[in-house]
Amino acid sequence: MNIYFCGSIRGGRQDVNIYQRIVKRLQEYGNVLTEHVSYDSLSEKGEDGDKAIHDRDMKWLMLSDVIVAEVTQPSLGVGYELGQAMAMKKKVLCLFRPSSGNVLSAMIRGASSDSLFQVKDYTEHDVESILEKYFGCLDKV
Ligand code: 6IA
Repeated sequence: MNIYFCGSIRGGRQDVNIYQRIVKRLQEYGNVLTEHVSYDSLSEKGEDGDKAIHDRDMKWLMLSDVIVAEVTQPSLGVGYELGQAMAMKKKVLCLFRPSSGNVLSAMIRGASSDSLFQVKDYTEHDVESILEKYFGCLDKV
């Protein structure tokens, strides 16, 4: 199974530790195409041009079976990826931490109307169990 993980990059890297925990767990369920999103060392500059990054990520998004997005830190790129994933009718799980004090965009929370696009509120303590439950029930999605 190909899994596409989305997390904020230019939107702000303050949640990178939780991205790492999520990616580590996702690697038990499949091949994570975007492991780099969780790298500590991802610099603001990067070596690829923006067009190359966009085109490669869209190709990976198309190849993916499931998209998991950590959406607590607002990111234009993650919002764009989620809109594209929705248009491709992919299975999407969005994870949001209300304890951050942020309020999730209505365009993301409001998009969850069926099992294909799910939004789950979570705390740092239960991230692994939420993923276990989601991937355990995936066949039914
Ligand atoms: O707007 P953001 O940068 O926060 O968007 C983050 C999302 O877009 C992530 O889920 C990634 O899948 C994708 N993305 C954005 N920038 C990159 C990137 N750049 N490499 C791969 N995927 C990316 C490398 C470093 C960059 C700061 C130049």
